[in-house]
Amino acid sequence: MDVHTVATAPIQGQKPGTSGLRKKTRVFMGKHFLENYVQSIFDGIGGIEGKTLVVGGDGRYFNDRAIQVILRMMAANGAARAIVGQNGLLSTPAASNLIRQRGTDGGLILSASHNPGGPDEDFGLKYNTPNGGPAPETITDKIYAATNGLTRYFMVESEDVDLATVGETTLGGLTIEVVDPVEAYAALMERLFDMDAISGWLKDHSVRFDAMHAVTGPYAKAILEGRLGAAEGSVVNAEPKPDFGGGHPDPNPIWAKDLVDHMLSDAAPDFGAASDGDGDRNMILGRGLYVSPSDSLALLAAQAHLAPGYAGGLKGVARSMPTSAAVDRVAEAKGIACFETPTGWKFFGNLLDAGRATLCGEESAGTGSDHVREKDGLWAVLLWLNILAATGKSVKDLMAEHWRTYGRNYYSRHDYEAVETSAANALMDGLRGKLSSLPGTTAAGLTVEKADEFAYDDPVDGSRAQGQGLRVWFEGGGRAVFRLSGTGTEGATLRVYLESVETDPDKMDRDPQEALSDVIAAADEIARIREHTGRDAPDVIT
Ligand code: G16
Repeated sequence: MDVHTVATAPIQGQKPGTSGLRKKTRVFMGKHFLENYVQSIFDGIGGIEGKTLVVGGDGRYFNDRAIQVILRMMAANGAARAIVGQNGLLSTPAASNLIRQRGTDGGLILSASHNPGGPDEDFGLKYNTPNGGPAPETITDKIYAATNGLTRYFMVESEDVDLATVGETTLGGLTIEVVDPVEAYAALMERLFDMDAISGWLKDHSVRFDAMHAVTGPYAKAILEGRLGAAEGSVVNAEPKPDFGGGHPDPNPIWAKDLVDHMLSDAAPDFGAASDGDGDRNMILGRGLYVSPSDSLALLAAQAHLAPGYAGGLKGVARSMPTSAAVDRVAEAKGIACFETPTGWKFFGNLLDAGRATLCGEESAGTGSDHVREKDGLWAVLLWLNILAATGKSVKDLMAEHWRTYGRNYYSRHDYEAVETSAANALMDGLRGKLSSLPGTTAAGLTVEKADEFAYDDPVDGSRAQGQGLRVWFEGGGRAVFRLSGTGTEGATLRVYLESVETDPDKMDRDPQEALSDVIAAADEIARIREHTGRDAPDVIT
């Protein structure tokens, strides 16, 4: 098989963000764009000769074409084996599991996660390391450097590889192993959870899982309906579609409104959940109650020991900085360590590998554990179900009890999307410039206690990540955090994370927006959000 050396030149803007490279699909489909980036990954990790990689994606538009290109480039670069999900599908946590279980040299995951899909929407690609997790910055920096010096890539000519049939084929010296995407992942879930207890609970309780026409559909069907016996039809929007049925596969109250409406209606099932495009995010609801991701993490940390996989207790917990401090108090009560990391699941990798954290979570609807090195939507759902089955309590009762025990962190995130990049930078620069003068001043009736820019020193490898978000604390326990998203594909997205702490047992049932109104007003006054963005209100409130 002839290997062609194709001449190319660096393409600007191939810098990986919070989780890999995400761009408009048409940008990825542009001349040499995908090929340049794939070759840069291979060069950045020191070549792939003789190596094995897992390859799969969330099935969005261009997933199928991109995988064929990747396989031809793997063959041309001398890789030994590609383990590919059938029809090119693998959820992100399932890919992480395969990388770990099969001891591969890492994997390539094709996804723009919760961003919409289609020719005019978003596409993404990331490299995960042999521990199964997203590449840390030391590696993405090398990949980025490779994109800037690239002059050629390697390619073989071939017919498309059949990815519909499970089994092995070859492409030159490359063995391509097509695997059932669900099997190994489902087996892992069976080891972690008390499947019989959940099955028993499902005999007289109802669930609704919204797969949002994304990759978790087949996983949820096989595990919830197939293995656990949930009533047929409990998994809705179960068929993965290249454009996610025209929706936005982001499991939050805005984009999964249909599920929220169901859960707030008189006919609500006992438990509701959704996951995102690539299956790593989750949203949890009880009858009449939305559980914020920060609260979900805290509840899971408090109760995880009820599931067999965590019966021995937790070594520690970790949360991203903007995530609420609800889990911190659980860790304190249990006498275990609690780590605060920058946004991005890749920052949990070292803590998990070193055995210093068992459970991790983020406000952006991500929860996971040391079973893989990605966040895992369906895993969170199964852990919740295991806890419901073990306690016999409802989601609402569990949360009420949790807040009475630990207090409640009212929490909300306000997103201002597609803001002009210069306006967003001006807002952040202006705020950064006055951080040191804020303590002692008041805004909207709140007194600023302290303010800083978050930097993280990794306790395992000593690396330092700077510029990870601007933080302002108020007297009384309130906090506002400001950062620009690293996953958007259009302009800048300003994220404002708002939090306040309530310990009065009679004030646990307030509407979060109302409970946070003073912190919201103070955040706007301090950062001059309206003035900089020209917006009266956020685009998305979660
Ligand atoms: C990715 C990262 C998460 C991060 C989220 C939001 O999630 O893996 O760790 O919290 O992006 O990042 P940002 O605020 O920079 O947009 P996903 O689900 O998109 O892969």
